[in-house]
Amino acid sequence: MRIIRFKEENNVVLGALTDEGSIFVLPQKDFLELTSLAEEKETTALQIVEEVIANSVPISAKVEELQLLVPIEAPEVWASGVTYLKSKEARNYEATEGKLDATTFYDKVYDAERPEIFFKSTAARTVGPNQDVCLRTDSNWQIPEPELGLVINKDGKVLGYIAGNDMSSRDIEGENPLYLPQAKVWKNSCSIGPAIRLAETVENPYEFEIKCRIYRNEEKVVEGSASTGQLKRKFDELVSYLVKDNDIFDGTVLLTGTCIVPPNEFTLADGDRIEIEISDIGVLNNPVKSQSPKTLPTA
Ligand code: DO4
Ligand code: MG
Repeated sequence: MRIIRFKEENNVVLGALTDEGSIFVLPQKDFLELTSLAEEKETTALQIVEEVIANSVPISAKVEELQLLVPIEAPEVWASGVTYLKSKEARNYEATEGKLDATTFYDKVYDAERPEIFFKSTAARTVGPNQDVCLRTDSNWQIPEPELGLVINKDGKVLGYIAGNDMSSRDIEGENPLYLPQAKVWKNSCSIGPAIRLAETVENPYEFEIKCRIYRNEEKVVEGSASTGQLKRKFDELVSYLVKDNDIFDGTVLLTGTCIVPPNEFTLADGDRIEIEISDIGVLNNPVKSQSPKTLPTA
């Protein structure tokens, strides 16, 4: 069972999307109202949704026909880094200009007890399905990072799973690790969606299949796939470090790292289209847009 948000005329509607593709309108205004109600009633979000389904009829539209919105306006998005071998290798390549024999801090963080957790995005910088992700004007090497996201509450409980894109600038990141915030955070540099898979409907979260496709002029130019089974770390381990001595908000999203890296010679361009597909969650589609450099006010 998945939870979606969509626009209908001028209203924002919360919906339940069944595995068969039927959509039922939910009375709650958002995902957090649904999960809070479940907690209050000492039941699960799934049971509340199933009760609605038993007493209503699905809407006639299919999910492809809806104007999908970001399924949750996550107050903060955090991200984990170097949680897959592939990411460690890609980071080493950037940091050593291809001289892969050097040992780097990425080797160390991959093996360390403490994972890399960084601040990725706020609600205002995060886009949803079909919205533009932006390119930086000062980078010549930019890629999407397709990642499984955990939707968590303020106590670190996993409420659901979502697809995410941790847009990254490889040249800025490779130049100096202290530039990480600039390599990761800018306008529309994070995308999440298209739906939240309820945690209680996932038997094994280490069996999600992640796929990424990048299209240029509607021709597929990059394709990759991975599985959360390849993760070096466990989700509860990542969450435990995020909440350690840190108050987080209900509906925080924690991205869990990338295992799909486009070929080293590839960089995103204006007009490209990124598809990130995660099994049992759906396809997160985002066009890529360049920005115009800002003119700073003169003193
Ligand atoms: O260490 C830099 C960030 C790596 C990252 O974002 C990832 O592995 O997904
Ligand atoms: Mg990442």
